[in-house]
Amino acid sequence: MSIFKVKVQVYAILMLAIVSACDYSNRTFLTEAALIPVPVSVSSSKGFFEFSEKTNIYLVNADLELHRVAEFLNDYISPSTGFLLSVKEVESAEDVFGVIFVLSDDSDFRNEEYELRIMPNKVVLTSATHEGIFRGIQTIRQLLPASIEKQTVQNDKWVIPAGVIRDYPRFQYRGAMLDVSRHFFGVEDVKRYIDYLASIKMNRFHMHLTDDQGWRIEIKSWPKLTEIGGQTQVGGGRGGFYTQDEFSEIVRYADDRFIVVVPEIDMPGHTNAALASYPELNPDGIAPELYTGIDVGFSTLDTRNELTYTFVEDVIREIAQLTTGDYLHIGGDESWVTAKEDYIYFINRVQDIVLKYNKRIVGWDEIATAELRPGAISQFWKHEENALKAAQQGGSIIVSPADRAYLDMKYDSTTVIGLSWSGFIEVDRAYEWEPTALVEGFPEALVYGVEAPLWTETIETMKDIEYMIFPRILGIAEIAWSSADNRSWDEYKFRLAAFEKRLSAKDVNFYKSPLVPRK
Ligand code: TNX
Repeated sequence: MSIFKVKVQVYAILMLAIVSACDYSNRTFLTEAALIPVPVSVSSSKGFFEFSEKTNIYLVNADLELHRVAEFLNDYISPSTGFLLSVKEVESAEDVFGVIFVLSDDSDFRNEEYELRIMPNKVVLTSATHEGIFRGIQTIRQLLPASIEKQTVQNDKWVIPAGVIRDYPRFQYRGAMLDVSRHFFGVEDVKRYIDYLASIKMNRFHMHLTDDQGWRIEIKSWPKLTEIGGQTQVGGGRGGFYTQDEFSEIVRYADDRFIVVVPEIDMPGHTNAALASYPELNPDGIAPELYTGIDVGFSTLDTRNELTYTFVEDVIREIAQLTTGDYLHIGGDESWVTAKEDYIYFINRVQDIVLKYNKRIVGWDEIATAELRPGAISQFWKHEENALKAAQQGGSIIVSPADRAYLDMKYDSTTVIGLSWSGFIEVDRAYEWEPTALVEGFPEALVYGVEAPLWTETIETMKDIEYMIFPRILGIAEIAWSSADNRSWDEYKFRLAAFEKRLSAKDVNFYKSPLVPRK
């Protein structure tokens, strides 16, 4: 045998060893678990914990809220295991065996931090907050076999490997956006989207509620916004809108999962639906037709008409009352037909209205061309100079780079739906970037969080949504949660391959990237 052949063989054996070490489907150690986002620290010990129909959930320092959170574990595992675990209150984790949730008063825990200790006879999940327990439950769910995601009873062994996980998020704002204006998505679809965010430890859900093609939220003081402005969507379909009760139901559903809804009313551009509903809001007093195309940048509110500010204040007041979170997103992007000085005048006045209703201002990066008010957050999507303008004013940023984090961009030239104005975004490109290194000279401390927007000009169904967000959103969730030195594509891609089995078990549509090493 030539020396070359020996070398090739040794190399082949080595490769096989590496590949099988990364095969998460037969994992036996906690350190090999394919968790997304990857936790801060994981250590393995010997053995497994096995769930059975006799397993109890014990609560230490229980309150009503902890009972409510505990039921999520049942919700997640009952359909596939057929088990309904009983929930009981106990004094301490010491003398009981089963799954134990401990609400701790240990001040060493950061917000959302949890510790998960898995032993053969018990699993102890500890956090100082209900939110931390909820995040930890997502980890337990991902440690179970992929078949846990099936919606019918499976004959499987429900084991999780022993060891300890200590985990907490890097950024406090970890989110995704859904554009419900270009195509409307009903309450059930939105809840499903929220479930997806919760499963990967995201905590913000940005709803793009208004745009040229549709006004999607009932405003009692301006009813024609939805009566007229909600009638259609891109392509001329039926459109739709949320009544205030339906919107409140969405907010509650998100709150229950420790996800804050960030409502966006996009202005002064992207307002054709409002302008079509009320002629008096138009600079020329004439209402345009409803719009069903996908162009941007052609509409504007009349920024020098006092009625505009009556309108904006009414809308902001009603939205502020409907949301439980701190934020109110005022859009502000692509106002190409608003004169620059009018734009600045408008954004300044609207910021003051948002502050009057005690909400924190969020807007697309263009708002930094105005005078940012205290606490304002600009959402960096494209213009580096605007990110720097925000920083100069002491404003923080949420990063949503269009060439990395836009979930509506095609994966490659063959992707059937999606746009491509900021390039193709393959799964590795959506993963391999660092939020604090996007804009040269931008102070790291002013990066408040990470968000992946899904614009829906070309996206019509829940299956379309799933195809565009999965698997890229998993990488974004990891960038937002995990520490930068815990991340590498060469290791992540194997976890992704394992995670795909969860998506399949759940019947979720996703893009099968050629870069993912599945077998
Ligand atoms: C730009 S990103 C927009 C949206 C479009 C999107 C399509 C931003 C702030 N504005 O109006 O839907 O591109 O990718």
